[in-house]
Amino acid sequence: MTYQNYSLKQLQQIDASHHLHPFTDHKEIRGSGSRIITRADGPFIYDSEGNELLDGMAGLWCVNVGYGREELARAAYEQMKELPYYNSFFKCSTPTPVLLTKRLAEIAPDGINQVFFGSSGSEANDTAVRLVRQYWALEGKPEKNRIISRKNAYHGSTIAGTSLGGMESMHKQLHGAVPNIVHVMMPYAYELALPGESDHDFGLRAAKAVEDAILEAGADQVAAFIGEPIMGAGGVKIPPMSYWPEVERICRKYDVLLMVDEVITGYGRTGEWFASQAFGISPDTITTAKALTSGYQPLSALLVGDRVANTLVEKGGEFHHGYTYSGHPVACAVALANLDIIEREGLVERVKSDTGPYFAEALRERIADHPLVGEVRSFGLMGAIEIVKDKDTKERFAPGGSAAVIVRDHAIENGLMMRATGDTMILSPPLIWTRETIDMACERIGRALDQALVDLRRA
Ligand code: PXG
Repeated sequence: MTYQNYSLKQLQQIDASHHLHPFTDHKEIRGSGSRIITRADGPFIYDSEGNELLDGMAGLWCVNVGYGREELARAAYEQMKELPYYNSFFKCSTPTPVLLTKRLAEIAPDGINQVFFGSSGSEANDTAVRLVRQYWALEGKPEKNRIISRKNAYHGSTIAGTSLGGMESMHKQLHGAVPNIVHVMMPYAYELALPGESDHDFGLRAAKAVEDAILEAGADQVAAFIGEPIMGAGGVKIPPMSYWPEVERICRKYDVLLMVDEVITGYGRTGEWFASQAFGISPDTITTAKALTSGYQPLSALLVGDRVANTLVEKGGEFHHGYTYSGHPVACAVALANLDIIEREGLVERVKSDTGPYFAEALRERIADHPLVGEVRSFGLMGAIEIVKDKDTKERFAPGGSAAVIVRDHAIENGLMMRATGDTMILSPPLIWTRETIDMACERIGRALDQALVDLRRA
């Protein structure tokens, strides 16, 4: 590869001169330089200095089958040779997206049989917003166009994605959101449950916030509710099991569509193909991306339930929406090969019955008692560790988020790539992790916590 003619310093200098990174303080990165990842294999990533890091985030919540899969490279290569690109517009199709729609309909929750492709989760959510609003317009209720979302949600970075999302820092820079989107409380018991309130009751109260928002707007004005089954970027916030069935009941009661964003939770992460199955709900739309190709190609699939799809087909006429790369043949070939791997290696079942429970137990037994840890939680192979100054009062270190960054930096020094979001450490490893990999990660987290404790006590 040509980059090998460049030294690390040169690459960093070029990066600093020309590259505007996502979610980055550009001035700061120009001073510090970026970490350059050059290769990866199985559960490990390697940087340009040769450091080996266990990848606790599966890239960015996506590399579910791990790195170095020949089979996926081959699928892309063969498809590129045969047909690198053709569009899905103007009554055309190519074979791989066609086969992928069938495959997705087979693994999706019951009642979902149609698929709209894009290249990213953000694009898929844009599609979803346009589609549900169009649905109600076609049903003769164009005024039923409000969407209820949640504070601290992440639904992407396009204007619609940011508007759906509930991150204050992003809204501040939006300078004009998509109208008619409101945000209600998130189901985050660790900070929001009342003293003595059971998890079950808290889940019902958080769901009630959705009902209150519907009643406040008037049900005849509300198109849909959207939520991540487990909030990912917002800090792996796992709702009580009472939450989702109650949200679904409320949506059905007021004839509000249920949109679920499974960009992170889809394709096995929770121990089911989709978290909707884990929580026992039947959404009208499911947004998916990331692990659909394990990140080997950019691809998203909006899974569309029969109710919305039937109206679109029967009453819709032309839906004026689509992307050049909707149904990209190479990306879809890689997705098919990726689903083959997940299925053949039994990764979904393994998360459910082996590594998921083992991960939960390991966090509980080896991490939860640490003086810096307020709570550990996990679901399948998604986990969170709350960093606190005081376990009993849940007081955080000041300024907010600073302690988690110290833990994160020590984790990286100890050979584990993990994320800090606010005061929460998060993990979302490849589904190929074994009990041994989980042990290795917990040992590194433990060391990072000990070292951070020394730093924080010294400060
Ligand atoms: N929905 C959810 C639930 C996501 O997590 C998107 C939509 C948007 O997908 P695209 O492919 O447009 O990025 C995401 C993406 C983080 C982080 O900091 C998370 C995401 C993206 C970037 C950073 O955890 N999730």
